Amino acid sequence: MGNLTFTMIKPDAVRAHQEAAILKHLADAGFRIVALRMHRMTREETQRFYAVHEGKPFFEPLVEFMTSGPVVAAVLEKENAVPELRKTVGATDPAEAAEGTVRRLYGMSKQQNAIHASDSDENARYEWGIHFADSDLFV
Ligand code: 3AN
Repeated sequence: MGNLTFTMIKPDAVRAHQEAAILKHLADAGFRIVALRMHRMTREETQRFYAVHEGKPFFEPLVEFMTSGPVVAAVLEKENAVPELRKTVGATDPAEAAEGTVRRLYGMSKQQNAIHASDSDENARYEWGIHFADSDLFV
C-alpha cells in the first residue's frame, strides 16, 4: 500500500470558503501536503478525471458542477494514504457519512459532497497527473 493519495476540495466547499478548515481537518488527521494547487478545471480535464463515470446519468451535471468554480487539489502523504483518506472523508452521500468525517461536516448532497478522495493507488496517480507534474510533488 502506497503512502501517497490525491484529494480535491470541490467548488461547493471552496465557494463556502471552507478550504482552509478542510485542509486543517486533513492535517489534524495526520496527512502531510506534498503538492497543492487552486485552479478552475477545464471541461476536458474534468471529463478525463471522471472518465469511469461517462455515460452515467449524473456525469454531465457532475462536469458542470466541477467546472463551476475553482477546486483545491492536493497530493497527501500518510502511511496507507488511500484507505486512511477514504475513512477521513466518509461515504459519497454526506447523509450516510460517519460522524466527524469531512463529508458529514461539509457536504451538502451526493454531488456537492465537498471533497474527492482517490479509491486506489493507481487512480490516485492518474488523478494527480491531471493536476500536477511529477516535479510539483515535494516528497
Ligand atoms: P466517491 O467520490 O465517493 O469515490 P464516486 O467515485 O462513485 O464517489 O463518484 C464520483 C463523484 O460523482 C462523487 N464524488 C459525486 O460528486 C458524484 N456522484 C456519484 N454518485 C452520484 C449520484 N448518485 N448522484 C450525483 N452525483 C454522484
